[in-house]
Amino acid sequence: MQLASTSEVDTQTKWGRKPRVRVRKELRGLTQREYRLLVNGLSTMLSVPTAEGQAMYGKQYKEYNYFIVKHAVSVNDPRGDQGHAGSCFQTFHRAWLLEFELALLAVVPELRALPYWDLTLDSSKGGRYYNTPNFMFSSRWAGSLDSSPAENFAVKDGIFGWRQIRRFNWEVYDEYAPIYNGSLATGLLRTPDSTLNSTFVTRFPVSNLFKKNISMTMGDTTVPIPDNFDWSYSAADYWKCTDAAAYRHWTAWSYCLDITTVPPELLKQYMPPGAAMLHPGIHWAVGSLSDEGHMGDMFDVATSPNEVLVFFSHHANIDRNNMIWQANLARRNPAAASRQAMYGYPASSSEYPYDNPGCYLNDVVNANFKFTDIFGPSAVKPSGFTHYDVLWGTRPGVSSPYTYDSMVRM
Ligand SMILES: [Cu+2]
Repeated sequence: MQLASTSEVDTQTKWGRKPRVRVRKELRGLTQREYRLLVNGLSTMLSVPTAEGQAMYGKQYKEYNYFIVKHAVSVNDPRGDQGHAGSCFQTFHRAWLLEFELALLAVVPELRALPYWDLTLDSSKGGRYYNTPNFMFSSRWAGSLDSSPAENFAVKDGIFGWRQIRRFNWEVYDEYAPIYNGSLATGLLRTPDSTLNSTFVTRFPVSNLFKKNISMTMGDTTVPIPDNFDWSYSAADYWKCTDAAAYRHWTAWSYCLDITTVPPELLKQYMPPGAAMLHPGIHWAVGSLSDEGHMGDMFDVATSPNEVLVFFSHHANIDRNNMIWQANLARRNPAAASRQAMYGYPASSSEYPYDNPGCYLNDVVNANFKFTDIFGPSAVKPSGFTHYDVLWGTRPGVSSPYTYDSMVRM
């Protein structure tokens, strides 16, 4: 396994006047005190509206629903998805996580960084936390995966058991309403055509995935969800995607993480059996589908952040993979991280014809709901950060305001 360079640590000590970067830790590596800070911070974001919260905690504070609406706007953008197709998948989520991290730390600065979730530790095949009190799907963390029909498959345990999904708030988010304004049937923060009327966060049985023979059809190619589908992929699968010798440009890394980012024309070439489920697998498994075809909340791409603990921590783990890959790529070939190369992120449709407009290097990330303050109050960009800006400002070991414990420990 290739871990990122130790020079991150060196950089921090050499540049003594620079503020220390935030080190994102695995959820179960949090101390008792940090665990309480995390729960308090998230609970505050779930209950204190942005205006009140900013008065108490400063401008970086944003309420939780802000992040759900922002995510849903990216999915429903009229130009095509601005965060889940092609190259912009990871730049969008990196920006979203940075904004989310700053909002959380505005409430609980002593937490120091957003945690991530290494789900290989929860694998039924030898994962350290499988069926222990620290198992992700236990009452200490995200609550049980097994919901019951008697309670409409509501999530009823874990830190956010019995959490209710809010309605789209027209007073606060009316400027985004032409793109996204909640479920048309219920007004709840679910995808526009959702008719699921339970107000609680919902998880349908994982076994339904196989009953329903789900497949994704992309162009003339169908990708079935494999029968032996296991949400807790192995560590080897995870580390495979960080290999910069095998994955030499930005989009190749995305293909390794998520088969749904592969353009249909290229799918046959990039579909190793049973692979490329690292990102979508946990969305499918945790949310799953009802017998009637309703999506559980983690399955609903637009509003999957409704799964409070699972969503951000899973995406931070994907971001960790990306950052380690970036560090490996830059070490193999320092020019890959230069302004010109930018890890091979496509700059134009002539270079890479498959991205949605808005997803190329110099486009503003999610321009219909911009990111303006993800690098803190001293670097606000009212016109919105571009994909380039996100990459330039988060070069591992160089400019990134955060790193991961697994990148600095060795
Ligand atoms: Cu997403």
